[in-house]
Amino acid sequence: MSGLLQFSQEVAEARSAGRPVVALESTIITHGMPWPQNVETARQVEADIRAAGAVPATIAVLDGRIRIGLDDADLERLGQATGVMKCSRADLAIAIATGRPGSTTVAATMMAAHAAGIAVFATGGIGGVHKGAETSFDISADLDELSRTPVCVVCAGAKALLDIPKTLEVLETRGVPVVSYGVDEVPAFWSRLSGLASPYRLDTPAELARLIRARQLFGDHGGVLVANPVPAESEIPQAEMAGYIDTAIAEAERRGIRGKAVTPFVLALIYELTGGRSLVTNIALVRNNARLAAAIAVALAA
Ligand code: PSU
Ligand code: MN
Repeated sequence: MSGLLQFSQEVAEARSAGRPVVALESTIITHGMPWPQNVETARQVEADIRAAGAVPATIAVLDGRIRIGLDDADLERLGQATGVMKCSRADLAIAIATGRPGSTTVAATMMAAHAAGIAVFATGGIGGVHKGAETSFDISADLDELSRTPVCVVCAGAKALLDIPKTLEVLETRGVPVVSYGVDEVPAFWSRLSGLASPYRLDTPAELARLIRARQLFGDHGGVLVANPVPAESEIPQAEMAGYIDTAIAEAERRGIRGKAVTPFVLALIYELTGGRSLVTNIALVRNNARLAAAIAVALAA
């Protein structure tokens, strides 16, 4: 896979100097947020990582190659394009073979980050077990990837549009350590708390770096999931979100939305139902995760 990678100059220099690097996904840009906030957020998150002493590497597929680190023109191109492929593990080779532009989900970003030698990755929320998965079988490939690829993913928990208890069960079965940062409950993306006890809690980037090093001793497989609660001033409480989520999922079902289209559809409808507040929260939590991921990468490089 390494022959398919094309590094930006900034990331290539950071790698050869052994400086801390944080990977970033691009599906949040193409399918998670509307333009122009998607591109503004992508730039802001990169700036947050630099301010915290690390180098950002936003990952996407462009012109048949996996790009590790995008410049401003690339971000703008992805953020405004329509018809960009949402690439999870199954789609990555299709985008490369056909030359179609592709954004990378958590799963595909983990694959690319690992191939690029990047150990820490910041995102918003991971995919997981969807509500009704017992009939739809809709379980994100992100969970399988966390069980096989040694990258630390910093997220704000699983989106409450997923079945969070089932998502935690699958993560446990697949042997993925789930650690909440500074809280005893698993965070629920827009909300700080889910009401579900977290398997583990750690309180400092140094402790998380020790966990990642210990996990690496098991060999070349398996990630770590860090769930970082959205800052209190930006959260939408769980009781309030529940109504919007139920409405959005019911509408997705009514329209027969399936598969890869479900998450983008539900996120876009929740944006409308909350009058744009869900996006403000989403931006705050991604920035918060980027800062923590940078602190972990700095601690790992020390
Ligand atoms: N969470 C968000 N916005 C997003 C995603 C998650 O708030 O855009 C994306 C991530 O890239 C994640 C993907 O990996 O959705 C999961 O999609 P699926 O459920 O189809 O596997
Ligand atoms: Mn799915």
